[in-house]
Amino acid sequence: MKRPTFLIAAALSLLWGAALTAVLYLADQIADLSFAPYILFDWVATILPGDVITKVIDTMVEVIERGDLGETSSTAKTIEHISGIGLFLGLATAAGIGLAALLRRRDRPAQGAWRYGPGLALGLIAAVPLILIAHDVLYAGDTVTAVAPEQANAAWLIAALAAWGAALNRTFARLQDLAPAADTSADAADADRRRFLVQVGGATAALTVVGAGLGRYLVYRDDQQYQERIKENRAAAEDMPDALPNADASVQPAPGTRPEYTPLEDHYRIDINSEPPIVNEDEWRLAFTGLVQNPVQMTLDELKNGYAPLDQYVTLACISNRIGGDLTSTTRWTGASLRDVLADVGLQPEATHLKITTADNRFFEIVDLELVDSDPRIMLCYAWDGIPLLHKHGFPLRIYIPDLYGMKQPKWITQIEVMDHYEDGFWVERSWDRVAQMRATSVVDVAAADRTFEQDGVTYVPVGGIAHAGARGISKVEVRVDEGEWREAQLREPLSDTTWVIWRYDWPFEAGDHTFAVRCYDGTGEMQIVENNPPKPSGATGIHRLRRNIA
Ligand SMILES: Nc1nc2c(c(=O)[nH]1)N[C@H]1C(S)=C(S)[C@@H](COP(=O)(O)O)O[C@H]1N2
Ligand SMILES: [Mo]
Repeated sequence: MKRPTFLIAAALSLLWGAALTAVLYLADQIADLSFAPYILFDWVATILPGDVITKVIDTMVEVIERGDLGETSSTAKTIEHISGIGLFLGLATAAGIGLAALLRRRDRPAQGAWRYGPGLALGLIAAVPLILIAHDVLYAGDTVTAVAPEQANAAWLIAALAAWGAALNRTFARLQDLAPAADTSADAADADRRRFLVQVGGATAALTVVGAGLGRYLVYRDDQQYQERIKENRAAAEDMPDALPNADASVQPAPGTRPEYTPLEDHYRIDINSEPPIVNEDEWRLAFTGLVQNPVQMTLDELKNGYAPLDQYVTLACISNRIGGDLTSTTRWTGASLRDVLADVGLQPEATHLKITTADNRFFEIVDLELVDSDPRIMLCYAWDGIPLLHKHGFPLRIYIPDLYGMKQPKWITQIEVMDHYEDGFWVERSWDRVAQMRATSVVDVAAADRTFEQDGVTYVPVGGIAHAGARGISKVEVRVDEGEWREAQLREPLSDTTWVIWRYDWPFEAGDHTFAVRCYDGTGEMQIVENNPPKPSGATGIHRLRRNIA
């Protein structure tokens, strides 16, 4: 193809690709039909080798942190969404350019079936991998989530892609009709072509704007309704504590330290899919299978009412969190002790491990039964912050295992299979740590130069932050300013044995540029690892430092 011809074909392909994307997006919002760009992205992410994914995630987190692009986990989701749409648009444009080249090679005006046939065929062929990918990403396991029935989804993908291909084909055919013939003046032909291109541009732009705009509006409306429901749930919650358990703690956080109890809407979020599965509570059952005495299926109410609710303040952290990163949060978890539930289900003597599978189909983890036996705090959790789990945080059920990183703790649980052997879980298969015990880490949140205070003629700068060592507790935190001595900080009584500890160090004011470093010791007295290690494979280690100009 000549240059201008190629550019026009590429532009038209991109326009029709955008229109297709917008229509698919709207259909997802109206009828829970799969949005091809996201499932394509999710699928690519799982077939890529673990190393590549880790590199990509690492780079993304670094860009977000360096560029100060906001809260890491939600920005990362946005980047995922944009990447998925970019990938899909790229493929659609490439396919369109291919179609244009094919039609031009015939070197004769497209007549009859050639006016739509090849494009229609292209659309039908392209629908096949998308249907298979949708099957893999959305329909492979027990489907208790809000997605359209699989056949309906497949029919929709076929129809939408066929229409897209045929429309593209017609556009190219019409453009050929308008190519200057020997007997017309080139100027008149040019004007016709231009008019046609404007028409196509207008039509595709209209589809794109209406589809994307209406789709966005529906997302917004759903979100408003969801927020309303959260408010109602919160108003109806019976067991809201009047005060946090450490309300009487004598050490106050340095002003500017992160909130000790993370507001629910700020809790970090990590999952393998572009969108969380929306589980339908009425269809959902927790199935116990494998080496059990009673292969029962429990409802959420049976779990809530059949067992004394356990309430635990928990700091969760992602193993991908960097030193000083924001992929860690604290809230109140409520659930049923897994040990008690398993006692009712009854285990066969050979049982050694549990395999927990989930509504996002591909995620699963293995839990050692010895661990469950030894720790009654391990629970099947159905509420956070006093209300049912939010969809993105695992509604209706997730597990809590003290001391382990989030990667070991499935959300959206659907089945617990009792086995007589160990297997690698989702992230362990991808070369992350088998045990994933949380590392001891500490962070300087603030050196509050604007909140100095005087005592006995000395001006102090409150310095503060958090320290956390899973369920092992924190026995000591030390702070070092510039090249000075390590000095012991004050520890605030934590919300529980498994949450982070807020520390505070009042530093005698000295003007200038200063670096504040922190290190902690866990409950057994062991100091955190001070060497720098990246998150992969076992969680980041190293000393966190904060540089501040104190004036
Ligand atoms: N089913 C499922 N469970 C999952 C995940 C997931 O992708 N799917 N991600 C895990 C990871 S890596 C972390 S850090 C925690 C995060 O929980 P949160 O998003 O509620 O903070 O969930 C864990 N449980
Ligand atoms: Mo994670």
